[in-house]
Amino acid sequence: MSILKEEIRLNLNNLQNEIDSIFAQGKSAVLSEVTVGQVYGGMRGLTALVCNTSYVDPYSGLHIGEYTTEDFSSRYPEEIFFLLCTGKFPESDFLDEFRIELNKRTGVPEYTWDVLRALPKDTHPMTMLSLGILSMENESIFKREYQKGIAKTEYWKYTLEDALNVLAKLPELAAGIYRIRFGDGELIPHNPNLDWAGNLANMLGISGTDEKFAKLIRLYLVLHCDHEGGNVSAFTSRVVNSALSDLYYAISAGLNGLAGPLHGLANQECLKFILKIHERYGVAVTLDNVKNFVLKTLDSGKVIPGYGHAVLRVTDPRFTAFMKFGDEYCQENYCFKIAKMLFAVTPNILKTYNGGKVANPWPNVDAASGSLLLKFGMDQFDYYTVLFGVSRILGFCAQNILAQGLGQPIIRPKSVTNKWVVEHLKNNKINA
Ligand code: HAX
Repeated sequence: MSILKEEIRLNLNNLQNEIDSIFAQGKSAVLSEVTVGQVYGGMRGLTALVCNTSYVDPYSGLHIGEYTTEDFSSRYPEEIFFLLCTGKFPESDFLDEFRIELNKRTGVPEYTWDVLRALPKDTHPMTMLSLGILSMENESIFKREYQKGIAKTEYWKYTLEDALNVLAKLPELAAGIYRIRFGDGELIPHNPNLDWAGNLANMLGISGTDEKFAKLIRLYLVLHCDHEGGNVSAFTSRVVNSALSDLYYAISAGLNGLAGPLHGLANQECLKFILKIHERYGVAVTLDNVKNFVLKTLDSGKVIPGYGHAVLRVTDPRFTAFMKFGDEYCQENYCFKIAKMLFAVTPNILKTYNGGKVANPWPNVDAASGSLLLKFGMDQFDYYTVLFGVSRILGFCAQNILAQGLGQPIIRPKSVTNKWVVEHLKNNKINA
């Protein structure tokens, strides 16, 4: 994979030059101050990390390199991996080269399937994905080379090797999990002529699906790939890798964070909400029905899934990309119609409800994706987060490759006790 490696090397040189010039201006310059509220409030809004793969702007959403979501949403996930690692799109021959490279590295080990088949039948598919990756840890090239003794400047190259090996096996692994957990357990072989997402779509073996489903999976794997460095899964993955635990440990750890209902599970909640509206009103549902349902949900103290965001202050451009797909391929689908009705009524309700306390009344990435997956027969809601995970692994890999290439040290912030905080405020005569 010489092109990718060479472009990563160039990107690392550029990033290192930028860091050198930042440091030349003084390492003690203050970037942000920390309040008591932030220390006790999940570090929200605290600028304490650098991530050079992607950036989330409150008003224009996810950027990868200099590209907006609109710029990259029609690309292939393989191109997005290149973009995350290098800051630029690859040349047109990259996709073929990358497929050939990944084809050499496919083949989930038999022992991984044994591990997954030995689990209780009702094991969550995210547990299976995390365990599946972890079970292959013994294959780590980074670990093998590290034990031999390599220079720190070489770490990123072996982290890239591990990344390519994991990415090559990922469609097989993820599809196999679907087949074992929800199907008859018979695996569909990898097709060397298909692209990364096309292979995953094919190996899931969902009957009645076609190229449009592959297109949806491609879009899904592009849109969930990365969301800068501070989200639970990416941060966890980076912290683990910063201890030089290899990428298998780091990916598995990141996935464990993604599996939480406050992070990666929101998409299935959105679909359940849509299905509840359908159950209540049927196909003749009107905008007024949806409006009433939203208001009733809010009055009962619940949130409207798929709306609001901790960082964004506009409609998530990833939601817009899913809606565009839906308008093209799912117009007549009852779930998609309800997703559209929700979009038509919910922001205006949230803007004023309860004094307008919701900081962002607009839809996020999760508001429509489930209805699109369901339309194509993907009716196992628990599996949606696995798709999110497959995509987010692109970001985990890229973030860790770049961090290793920049020689970033082990992450170890300082924690304090309540007593320390009390003393600090008293000694410094600070009042809230
Ligand atoms: N419906 C009703 N109330 C909402 C709301 C929604 N969709 N979004 C926010 N609020 C409420 C909050 O609960 C909070 O109420 P309290 O003051 O009573 O606690 C108030 O509005 C202010 O919250 P906020 O500042 O607007 O939002 P936060 O940054 O605290 O939280 C969330 C952001 C995404 C968690 C929130 O908007 C939410 O719960 N949305 C619904 C669930 C959802 O769609 N989650 C997926 C997010 C996308 C993602 O990151 N996926 O991985």
